[in-house]
Amino acid sequence: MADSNASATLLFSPTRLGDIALANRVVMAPLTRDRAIEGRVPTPLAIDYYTQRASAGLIIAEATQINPLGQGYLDTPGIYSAGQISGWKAVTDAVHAAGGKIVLQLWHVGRISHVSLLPEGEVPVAPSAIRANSKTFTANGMEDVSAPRALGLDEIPQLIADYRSAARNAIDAGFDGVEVHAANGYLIDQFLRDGSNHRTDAYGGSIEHRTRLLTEVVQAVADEIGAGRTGVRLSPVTPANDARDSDPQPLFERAVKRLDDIVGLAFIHVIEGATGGPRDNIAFDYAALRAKFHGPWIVNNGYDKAMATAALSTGQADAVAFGRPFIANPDLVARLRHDAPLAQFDQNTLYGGGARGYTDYPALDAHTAG
Ligand code: 8OZ
Repeated sequence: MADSNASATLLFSPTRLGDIALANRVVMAPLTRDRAIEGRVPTPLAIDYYTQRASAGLIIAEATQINPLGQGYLDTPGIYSAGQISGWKAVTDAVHAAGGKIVLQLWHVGRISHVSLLPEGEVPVAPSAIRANSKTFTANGMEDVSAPRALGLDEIPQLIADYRSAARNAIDAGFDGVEVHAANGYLIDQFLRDGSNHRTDAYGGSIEHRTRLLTEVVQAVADEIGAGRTGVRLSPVTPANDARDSDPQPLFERAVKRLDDIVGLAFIHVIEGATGGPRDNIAFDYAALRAKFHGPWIVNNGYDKAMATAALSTGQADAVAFGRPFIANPDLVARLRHDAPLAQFDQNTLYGGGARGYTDYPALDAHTAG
């Protein structure tokens, strides 16, 4: 079957993101699925789940906590213990054997957590002791997040060291690189924004100060595993998890400029608009953002084939990330290539549970898909 139009072939053409060579420009966005087993080890089902999706040019594996305080939802996996590293190694080996590429998203939720998910006696940490107007998923279902405490200035070096060792662990687990999660109202995003960061030290106040944690984390990760294996995800105007800033355009332009100064980063990955929602919730000049960065640029949020092709052919992006479409379409690349219909996922099996709604979405018949 022929491609629907010639320019769409760009979507299926190879590219490089730093040190990572991609067979095509369809990226699987990170998707939280809450199926980790004892010890916050990825479920063995994740081996099949990710391998079924290995025809993506790049898989960005689900948000994975860098340390125990970085967890904010039930049954999300970590990358800070030997058991977690070996659990992930089985996933990356299988994806590589299937010809895929896979990076791990490094996550610290900050104030988007609940005491029941944290070590005994701990409360969530945040830039400032301001509770988010948000809920999280615990053993008791959806609950309000717990009140956080402000991280001490003396705790920040250890936090950065934890990102660094998580990145090392990801490489030891066979990942091709990492994506630092600086989006969606989690810890690094909480430091970026004046709605959640009221600090008066070197990590709060001016834009220069609020972008410091992001820059120091990404620099430490790049020093550890190489800039060409280090990507970053941002969401300049998302309202997710009570993320708020009085003036996001200059904030995120400065953040991206500072990331550009860390020469040779693998990519920046931008969620345009509200995560998983409207793309036009708040006006934002994404072209001005991209102009601050000289490396590869991934766009995300609500893209279809036509939008993706347009973004690539006008040079607005080097690759396009698809999240929700990958849940029920393991062979999304083939379906896009052949303009095949997309299956819809079942909301009831999104978070938690086993194989149902996880590894049992079929690929199209090989004969039909070609
Ligand atoms: C959905 C449910 C829980 C977490 C994100 C890691 O928004 C997430 C997430 C999404 O980035």
